[in-house]
Amino acid sequence: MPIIAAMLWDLFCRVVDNHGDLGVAWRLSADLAARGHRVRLWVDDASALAWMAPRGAAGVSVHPWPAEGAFVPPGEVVIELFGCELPVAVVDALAAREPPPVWINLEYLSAEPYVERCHGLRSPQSTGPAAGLNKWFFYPGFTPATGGLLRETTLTEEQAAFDGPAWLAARGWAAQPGEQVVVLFCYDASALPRLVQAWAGQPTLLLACPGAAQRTLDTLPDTPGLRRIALPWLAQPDFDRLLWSADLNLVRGEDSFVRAMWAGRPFVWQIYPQDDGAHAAKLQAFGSLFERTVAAPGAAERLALSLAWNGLAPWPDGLPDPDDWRQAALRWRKALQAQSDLCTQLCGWVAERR
Ligand code: TRH
Repeated sequence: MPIIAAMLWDLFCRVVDNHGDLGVAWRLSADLAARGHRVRLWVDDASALAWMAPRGAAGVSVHPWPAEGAFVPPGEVVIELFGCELPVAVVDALAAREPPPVWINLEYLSAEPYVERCHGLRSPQSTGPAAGLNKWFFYPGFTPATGGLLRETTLTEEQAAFDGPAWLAARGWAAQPGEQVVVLFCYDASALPRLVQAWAGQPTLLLACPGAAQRTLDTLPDTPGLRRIALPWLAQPDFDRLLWSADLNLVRGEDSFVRAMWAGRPFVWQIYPQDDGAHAAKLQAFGSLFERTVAAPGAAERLALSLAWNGLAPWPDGLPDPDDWRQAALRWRKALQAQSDLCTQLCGWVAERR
């Protein structure tokens, strides 16, 4: 990675729904700041930061979405997250800066083939105040030809020193001997009764995150062998630790999905459902890439469960073998760890374009 001087980064985020937009924006901000940069995060609804990042992060300041009118001079890098349109005042200020900032659109995560084709493409601006400037597309992803995944430099070390059972016990969420620990964070848990049925004979501690997971659990009758705990919203670092402590993580969206990969434990992804059904191809693309990469036994069972959990296929006859699944999760994490992380790539990429 080229060594780059500390810079001022302006990140812009609009919360569409749920928490992934802000979750990614915050992680990126905190990761950049931990590497010595200064970050201003401009967001239209920062309320979730109260639980997601209650202690903030040194080097990151949070600001309301800029009102029309004059905008302060931007820093060396401007990032619009997930194609959020920049206010006119910001574009004016960006065009007035000399030299202009490196202007990046950070896109959504996908394993589909278009990501490798589109990562790093330039979008020359031909109209308006930014005419003549370039905007660059930066795509996160799972292969070396993409922008990679957010992974803090201290993550692996912190995980190695982490004691999951002690961490759970300190919070009053300890598993009993022989219980599997399952974390549930989802949009729709209508398939949960089938999963609970499939666990018959396997004592389970289900740790349910706020939202749909807890609402569905409230409607489930008591089941022998199943203990449930409704969790509060956790700060992001604690949420990560929760995933590290589990035997199985049922996660969703974008950011918790990636954190489940770093946990190195079996996971099932609930993809953000789109009205036009485009999520089905996105789910399949990820499943195929994962299985091609790990080449571990049990692929058919894992793929069948993934489709069923997302309501895209009937419920399968059996669950994946836990040992095969654990092996697959570890191989996947190892393959990802061998690639450059998103922040490292982003910094190097910016340095080349300045
Ligand atoms: O909330 P999400 O469903 O977000 C989604 C996705 O980003 C999706 O791609 C996007 O299109 C849609 O929003 C608009 O799931 P995600 O991505 O996992 O984000 C949740 C964030 O909340 C993540 O940063 C982890 C964090 N979190 C905590 O910090 N503490 C918690 O207790 C929990 C449950 C989550």
